[in-house]
Amino acid sequence: MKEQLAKIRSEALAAMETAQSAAELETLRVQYLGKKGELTAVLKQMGRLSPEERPAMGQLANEVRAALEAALETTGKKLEAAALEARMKAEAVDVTIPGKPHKIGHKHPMYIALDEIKDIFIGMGFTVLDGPEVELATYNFDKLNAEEGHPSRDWSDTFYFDQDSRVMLRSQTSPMQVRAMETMELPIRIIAPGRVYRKDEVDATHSPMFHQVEGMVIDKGITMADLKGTLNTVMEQLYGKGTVTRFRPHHFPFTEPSCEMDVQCHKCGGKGCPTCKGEGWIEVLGAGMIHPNVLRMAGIDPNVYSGWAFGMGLERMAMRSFKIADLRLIFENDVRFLEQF
Ligand code: 2NM
Repeated sequence: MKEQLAKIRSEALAAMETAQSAAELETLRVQYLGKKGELTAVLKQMGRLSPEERPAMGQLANEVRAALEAALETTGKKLEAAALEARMKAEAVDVTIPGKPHKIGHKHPMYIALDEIKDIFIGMGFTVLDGPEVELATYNFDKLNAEEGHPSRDWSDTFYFDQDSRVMLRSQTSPMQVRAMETMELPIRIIAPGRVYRKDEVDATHSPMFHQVEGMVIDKGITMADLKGTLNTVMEQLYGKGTVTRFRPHHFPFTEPSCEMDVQCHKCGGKGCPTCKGEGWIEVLGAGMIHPNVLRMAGIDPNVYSGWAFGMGLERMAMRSFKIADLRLIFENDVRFLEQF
């Protein structure tokens, strides 16, 4: 039995010390120390020894077990350390490899123009409003003083959803201004940018969907001088100090008096050139003093309050700023076009 134990000891230790993996080590543990292992088998024969022989043999067996367990632990730790080393080598990051540049997008030119306009008005204390594109004709027409029979209400101009012409795609963003007049506390200073829809054929200057920026101010004692002063300031911010403007009389159902605003051509200084089509002036927006009927229908007393409003086409602004010749380019979203801005 003594020789048996010595043989197990030397064989097992040799095998354990040269084990190459944790799995191999585990196999050896089972082979020698497991329930059916070689050392266990020897221990089971201890019962056959005489009481005198037993203590010394028991001690020897325990020593062998301790030696095998120690060898298992030492080799186990060695293998673990080697595995970690190998993994760190394999997963090492080479921080000197150059980065891969990512292509990122940017704002659409029309939204560059819109954000510039918004910033100017926000800087003057205006609030930006958003509202529904599907509107009631009441808000798009009736409350804006465009009565039944007004040409803009015609089916050939407006996208209606129903036979009675009550629900429609808004043809201007002014319905939002009406909603603001009905709900906001006075005084009001707002702009209302957004999509609008009209039954126009697509060409270089028309689209059935386009964007407007409308705005208005309502307070006690507001006059045409406020309209001109504010809009002149906006144009100087957009086109530079000293920008020359002019106001021409016009007609809109929702304002009285109404006007259109031109800026003098920045290219030729008013002499006439291709940019201004020989006119010397470029039309930028429509505006006017809000009609007393519009104020009254929104529940505002026109004898106490007055206001001015304006509306401009955003695509046309962007086309001017970025010298875009064809409106369709703005909506096609061809990256070869968009990348230029
Ligand atoms: C324009 C021109 C002139 C306008 C008027 C209103 C409201 F709601 F206050 F009556 N909103 N927008 C207006 C006035 C719009 O677009 C060319």
